[in-house]
Amino acid sequence: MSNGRILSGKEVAKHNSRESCWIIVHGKVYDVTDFLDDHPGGSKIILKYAGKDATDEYEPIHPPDAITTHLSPEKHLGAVDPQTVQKVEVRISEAEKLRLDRVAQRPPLSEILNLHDFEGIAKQVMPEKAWAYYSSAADDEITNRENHSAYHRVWFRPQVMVDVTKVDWSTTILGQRSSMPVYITATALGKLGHPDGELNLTRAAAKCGVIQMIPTLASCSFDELVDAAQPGQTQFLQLYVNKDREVTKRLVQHAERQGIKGLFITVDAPQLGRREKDMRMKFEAEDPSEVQKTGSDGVDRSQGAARAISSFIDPGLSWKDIPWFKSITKMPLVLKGVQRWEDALKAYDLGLAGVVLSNHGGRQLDFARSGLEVLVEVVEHLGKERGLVFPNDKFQLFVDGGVRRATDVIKAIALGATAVGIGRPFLYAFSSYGQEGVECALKILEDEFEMNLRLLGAPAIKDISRTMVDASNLSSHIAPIPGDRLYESNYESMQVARIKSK
Ligand code: 173
Repeated sequence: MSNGRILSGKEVAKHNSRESCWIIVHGKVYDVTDFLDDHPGGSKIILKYAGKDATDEYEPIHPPDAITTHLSPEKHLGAVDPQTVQKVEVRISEAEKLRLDRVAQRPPLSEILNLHDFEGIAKQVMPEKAWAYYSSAADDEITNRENHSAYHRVWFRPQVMVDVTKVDWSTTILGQRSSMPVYITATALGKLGHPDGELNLTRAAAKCGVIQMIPTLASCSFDELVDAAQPGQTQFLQLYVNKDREVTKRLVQHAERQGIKGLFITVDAPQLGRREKDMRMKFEAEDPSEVQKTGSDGVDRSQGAARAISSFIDPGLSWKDIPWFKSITKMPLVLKGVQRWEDALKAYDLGLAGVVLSNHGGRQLDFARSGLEVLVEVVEHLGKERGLVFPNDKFQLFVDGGVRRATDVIKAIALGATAVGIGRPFLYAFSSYGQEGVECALKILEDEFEMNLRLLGAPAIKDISRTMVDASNLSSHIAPIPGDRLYESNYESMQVARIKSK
């Protein structure tokens, strides 16, 4: 809402205190004095930029329209003359120089062979804070690791002598075409990893024919991500339910009008989990005595940006809200974060379109079971109680967490899932290589599907059957027997892609 006024950087710089605090974001000047104590991220971070250009700090954490929608029009003071703005001096640390060197030395994408490789590179090239935020998980990160390990307790029973000259791994998800039984699941704060944030995912998804689930807390605005989609491209929306239901209603109905084809309501995050890698990074990056603990609204700000910006999420969300959701939208409704069969059954009985068996990438309740393990009990109980057979078009089961290979996806399909969500690996792919990285990750999965479907004797996704896997050990959480150290000392570990030192 520009009033046509042009301010000089010098004028803005005078308002550099708690008493009068102006900041510049995207070339516009805002008076945030009265907003300081209401900022979900605390006043301290704003005051650091009082009288200055805060765009770089603002960008990854806020959708572009956050400031314009939250600040009343009279606080929008006008544009700033860019020539007159004194740049905030950023000293490049030695560690940052080394990181930039590593960025320059990334191996070409042709040397990236699997999804683990992206993680290996991302760890080396991402800013430490961003890596800590993306990779961290709850408490001891047991569930985070279990999500991946669970796939190792399922083994194949391949079928031979089947004509697999042609194989086809395309499928449909909530009635929408997808080039593979994989969708890009929602992850927040994409601009921490790459300046284009989630747009990398939208564009790669368009090229590769997969579905993107847009997160409520994307760094890009919802409209930006929808506008970037190609005609006919399918997008879903992940929803954090606001304490103010009117806000949620507006968002949902806007999404439906914009052509979103499925609403995934997150139900496993009434409060954000404790992610210690992320917390520790914050304490290392700042003087711990200065980390602001709580604001006037009682929001705990010691646990990073995520905690702060999630304070709008309603912990009061309950089954009673489902009829209301059904009254405000015709989009298929899916609960994301279901962790036991009893809740999957309730979702079915309430007429929802499906559930995502997920523990939020191990970022919420530690010692929650893997989605894959929950899938087996859901299929068994909904079969017994309601006579359902899976995969089922009327009530679809999805799984996410820990997926790194097409074999992982195929195991989930064999056990009854319609499709599988992948989150972090795509974040790592665009953080290291932008949009091309995501396209490469999807191409790798395609290649893996082709080969593994042939080797399994399943020419199409519908041919993947329950008899093709042995999951008898999946729910036994046994501790591993002591390793065979002599044998292991001879075994040479496989390596993820590395940056060659000069
Ligand atoms: O897992 C997350 O980090 C997440 O879902 C989230 C929630 C709120 C704000 C930022 C991220």
